[in-house]
Amino acid sequence: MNNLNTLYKEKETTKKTVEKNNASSDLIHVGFAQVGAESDWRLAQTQSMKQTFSESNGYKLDFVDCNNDQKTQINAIQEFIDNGVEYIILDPIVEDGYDTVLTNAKNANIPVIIVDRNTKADESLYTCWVGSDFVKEGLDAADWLSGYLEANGRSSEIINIVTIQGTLGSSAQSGRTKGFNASLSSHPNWNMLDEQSGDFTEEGGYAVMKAFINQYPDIDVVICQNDNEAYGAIDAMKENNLSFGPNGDIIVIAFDATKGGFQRMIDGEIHVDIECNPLEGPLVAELIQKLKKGENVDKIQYVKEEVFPAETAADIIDSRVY
Ligand code: GZL
Repeated sequence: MNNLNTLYKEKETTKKTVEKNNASSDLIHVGFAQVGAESDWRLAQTQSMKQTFSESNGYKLDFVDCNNDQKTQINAIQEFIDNGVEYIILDPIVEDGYDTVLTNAKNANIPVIIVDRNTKADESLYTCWVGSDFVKEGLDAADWLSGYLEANGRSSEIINIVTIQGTLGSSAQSGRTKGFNASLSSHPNWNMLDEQSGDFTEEGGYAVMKAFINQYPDIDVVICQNDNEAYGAIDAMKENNLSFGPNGDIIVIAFDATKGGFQRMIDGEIHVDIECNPLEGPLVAELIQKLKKGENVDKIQYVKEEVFPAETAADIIDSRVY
């Protein structure tokens, strides 16, 4: 059997998408180095940022989709510096590797706001971080599973779990993994069979789940670290005529809580969706406005997030913005 990590296709050749609005100079010039367009969540976050940093709102936005490639992202940040933007917004693909380019930004006196995922770069190299508490998201998933098993009289049953992780080295992947796996010691009957990365994509989720199904005959829970991986895992389970979802055997846990995830809960395919809020644009703009006035801002700003079990989905889906 192929190594799980090579099951899905090699990364496409690195390409980036650069969008600039050629606006007059009295606008606040902002550069945003975005992870990519790998998931529905990512598209929603990009839309939030573009809608916020529009010319009509007083901004000139240089937007770069870095196609999930860190080298492209670092080059984009350096270009922002060379082009003299006033603020840099960075959603770091992975946690490590940004110290040098962030030092260049600091030396150029350009404030950097980290959004969504975080970086392990020295805190002095960026102004603040707006994002999610990924460890809490993982803990919330474990708490939900514990409650669900107890409610179904399965608290002492051996529970075989597999995890389809997100992009390895991203704070979303490491945080969700750390948070959920912290619960394993208090649940000795929970057995983490395997953890492999699906790179936050649908094809990645499909490939990894297909390999898990071939390798492990008795899976009780699949944790998908985003909705798109869950959609791929669902396709793999359907292909193998496996029973899953709230009315089936395999428990499906997902993260992001996009509208698509809510629909899959209504369709009886996902048990619970742990929200990760992508609508960060307005909060980032608020911070930039404060910085422009010379005001201090908190180093960390967490976005509001909830846990949505399948039974809540039908009542809530119409209110979901993304
Ligand atoms: C989490 C974000 C993750 C989402 C995925 O804040 O970075 O990246 O969970 C996305 O959908 O690809």
